[in-house]
Amino acid sequence: MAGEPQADCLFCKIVAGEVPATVVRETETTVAFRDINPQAPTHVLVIPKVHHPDAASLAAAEPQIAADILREAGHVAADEGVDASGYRVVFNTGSGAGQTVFHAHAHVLGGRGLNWPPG
Ligand code: DGP
Repeated sequence: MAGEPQADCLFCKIVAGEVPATVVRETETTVAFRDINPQAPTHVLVIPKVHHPDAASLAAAEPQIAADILREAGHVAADEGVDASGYRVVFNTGSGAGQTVFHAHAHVLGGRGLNWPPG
């Protein structure tokens, strides 16, 4: 059922505490933790506790939680001190765009110059 934890989902396991992660923020609906393979001095993932395979699916099913993700991304940037210099929030969607974990997540990247367009 949409939103239910998936036994084979890495990020559902992080939500459940079955896989360790460096959690920097948590709310009733979201968890933010450091990416295991950081691409910038600040690289934090913000995920919903509920399981949806990508950001669009999350927004369609539970728009309030999609809004929570965006709010938390901003809080992470402020907590990390990258809000003034600029930061990026990325939702890779689909394997062709680099998505490797099919549980919706925002990447919050900052602390270095970020080129545009991205690669
Ligand atoms: P994406 O490629 O957009 O699906 O992003 C998935 C990210 O998840 C990628 O940047 C690496 C990160 N990641 C993968 N496995 C783990 C893990 O076990 N722990 C943590 N903290 N991050 C992980």
